[in-house]
Amino acid sequence: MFSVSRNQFGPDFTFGAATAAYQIEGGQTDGRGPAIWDSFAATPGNTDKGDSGVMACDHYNRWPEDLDLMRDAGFDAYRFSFAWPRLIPAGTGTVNDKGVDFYDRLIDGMLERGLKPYATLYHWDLPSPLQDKGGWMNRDIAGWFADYAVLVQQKFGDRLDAMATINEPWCVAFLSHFIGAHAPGYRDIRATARAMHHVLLAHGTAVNALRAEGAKNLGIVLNLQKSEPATDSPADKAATHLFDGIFNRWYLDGVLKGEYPADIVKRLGDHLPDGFADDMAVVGTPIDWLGINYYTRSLIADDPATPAFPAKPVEGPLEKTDIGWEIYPQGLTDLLVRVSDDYKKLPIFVTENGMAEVEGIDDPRRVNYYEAHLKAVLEAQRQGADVRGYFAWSLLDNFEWAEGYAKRFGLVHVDYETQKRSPKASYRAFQGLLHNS
Ligand code: IFM
Repeated sequence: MFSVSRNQFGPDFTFGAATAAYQIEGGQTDGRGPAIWDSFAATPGNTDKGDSGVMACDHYNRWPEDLDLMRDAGFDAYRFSFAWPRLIPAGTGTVNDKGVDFYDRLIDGMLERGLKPYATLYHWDLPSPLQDKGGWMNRDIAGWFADYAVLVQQKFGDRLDAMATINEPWCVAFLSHFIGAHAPGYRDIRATARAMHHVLLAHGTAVNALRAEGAKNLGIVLNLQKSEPATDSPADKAATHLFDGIFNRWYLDGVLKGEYPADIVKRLGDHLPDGFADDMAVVGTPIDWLGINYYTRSLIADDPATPAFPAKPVEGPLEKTDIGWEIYPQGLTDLLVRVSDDYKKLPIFVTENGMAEVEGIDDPRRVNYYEAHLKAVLEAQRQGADVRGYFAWSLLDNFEWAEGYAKRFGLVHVDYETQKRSPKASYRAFQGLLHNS
């Protein structure tokens, strides 16, 4: 049991759990088109053991059981993502009716169980034919994405409580085009700079297109990292500011102020697309809420060996999760308060928070992790941040991208041989919180 109670968060606070299409659905059938993660995972060395989302949690077939688990836990809302290649297999053009039928059933299933649908449009499964045209490096993606967003609004908008455009644009751009750890696996600064701008241009273009269709309650989900200098040295402090600029300020300033941080613009220089400054009003299109995904902090040191980006994360001393991330709840409070104090005050949702833990149903460390982070949310509210909801990541153990199935974030254990679901102690802790107060 958690030692916090539901009523401490306020009467309208939303509790939920989150998933993403590619990580759980499987179901690569019924007209679903190829996604960049299919070919990335099929390329040797990119994912643990060559794991892919081909089967994942078979949620495509087992969704009623998964929604029952959401309901039985007592959650108010389910954060899920649409798979673009399931709805529009080539990315643009012909719509796949069977894909529409699937999400019709899924959303109706949520409503039947009293779960509010919180949808994400893009959680990394870009249709491969769009990657063939340059994907996030191509400015046309703003229009492709807006057309897809409009389709979602027309088919499902009447039943959605909230819609996020992009999940974790830092991962879409930097992790996938500079570090190369996620699809499409580029390591190129020009590709990165273009993706950094186009992902936010696509976001703003989609928000405008959705509003023209009558959509309400629109936001974006940023993964923010609490960055702290490894030492007090001026070099490490400067590196931390740079890391914060690439990870946090680029997206926060872009979306919430309609401008990019000058130091990062200078550093990216000519790699940014010509005329990007003319797009900033679109990038900064007002949103109704901001989603923040939080897991850990980064300790940052100067890295003179990499002059383009002289900032590198170094291992910290705190207790770590099974994926090696330090457990640092204070960072969640700090980020929520920072965003609330430094930017226009907006409703904020913690759209993801959770930890990887070794396999097992008994997960006391995860119970402690959640409790500490729920307390961190209460502290942020006490300090004035308008936090309206909290979503655990994740409902199920699932395909953890480059880590394959080796890292488990679920409240519910999944046996990938049998697809049997077994609630963990952390699931029971949420059940206790949500049913007893
Ligand atoms: O599994 C991911 C998710 O897809 C995006 N946010 C972080 C999670 C844990 O790494």
